Amino acid sequence: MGIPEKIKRIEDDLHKTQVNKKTEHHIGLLKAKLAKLKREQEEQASRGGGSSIGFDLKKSGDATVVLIGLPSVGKSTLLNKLTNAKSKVAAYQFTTLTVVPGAMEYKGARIQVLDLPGIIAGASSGKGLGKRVLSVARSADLILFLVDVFQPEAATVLMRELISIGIRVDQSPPNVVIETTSSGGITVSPQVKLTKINEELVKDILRVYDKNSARVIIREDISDEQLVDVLLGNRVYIPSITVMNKVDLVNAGFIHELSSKLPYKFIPISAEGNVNLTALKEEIYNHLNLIRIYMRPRGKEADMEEPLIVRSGSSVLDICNKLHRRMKDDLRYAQIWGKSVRFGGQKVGITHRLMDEDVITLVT
Ligand SMILES: Nc1nc2c(ncn2[C@@H]2O[C@H](COP(=O)(O)OP(=O)(O)O)[C@@H](O)[C@H]2O)c(=O)[nH]1
Ligand SMILES: [Mg+2]
Repeated sequence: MGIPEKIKRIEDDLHKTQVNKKTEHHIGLLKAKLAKLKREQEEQASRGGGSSIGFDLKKSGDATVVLIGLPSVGKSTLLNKLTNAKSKVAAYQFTTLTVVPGAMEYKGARIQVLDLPGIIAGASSGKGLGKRVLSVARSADLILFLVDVFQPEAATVLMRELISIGIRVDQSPPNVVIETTSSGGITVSPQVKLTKINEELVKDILRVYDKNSARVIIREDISDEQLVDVLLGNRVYIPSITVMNKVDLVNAGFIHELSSKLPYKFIPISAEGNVNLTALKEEIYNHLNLIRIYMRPRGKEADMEEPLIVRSGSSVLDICNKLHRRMKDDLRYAQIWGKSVRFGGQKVGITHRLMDEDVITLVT
């Protein structure tokens, strides 16, 4: 039996199994098997040479944001307003045929914004420009879902498309460690009370992935799907914001009603009418968790014009790496002025974590 037939069998089985306490274990195992088969199918397809030419965009700037939206919601219009890009805008579908990059400058940061072409429902299974285009989103630091004020339910559809290509939106990686051992079977050590999965299911799912001897440390109340995510290991975890465009076409009451009935939060804008675009830039910037670090050459004034932009949580080492390759070997110590230290000019080592607007001198 080939992979497609096996997938079909499991899917049929899933369809006809009623969901209840008694079938939980069975369903969990079927889903784990299905995910494994789908990965195998994917691997076969990529060996067949489905190249991704044209969509292997180089990342540039301090962070990358990807616009995801159905045709004609205003992605190109928004890209042109946020960045220096010149993306063709039209009142018909599929005007954007290649991924169009633009650069947005905000608070000293240079943020790359990508307009993805013609994503439609079913893109992940190959409809429209499909999977290749969608997969550009895997390398994003932030996903911006753009929806039309008259089609707000599209957000859920698009989210599903991303999930099915292994993108986990607004989730953090499950706090689970799986250590393969040479013998001794599977031991499960939950550090919290598990309510969505039990130890037997954990063991059986591991066996599906040929892990017959392992130590599993579970530090949060995960689901069976999250365990499979850990086993597959190719998931990416990306934050998102949802933006509602064309609000110039409706009144305030309409927006208010939407916000009370939709299951997600959104930022209302009009790309064409320039409504709320500064607030949107601020939201994008905040969601990227960037911090500004000012360089101060030894014995001189700090350069307060052009900060280095790095991700929140970055260390002195990350700054060194951003400057040049050999910097970290030449570094003796760093001196910091700002929120991350107790007093100005404090000496710190390479692992010291920086905070927004710190001033740093690297002593080599
Ligand atoms: N009323 C209104 N129309 C908009 C707005 N933004 C874009 N449009 C129009 O929507 C259509 C599709 O826009 P486009 O940017 O090409 O959408 P894309 O297919 O998502 O890239 C064009 O006719 C735009 O002029 C907006 O804020 N309000
Ligand atoms: Mg477009």
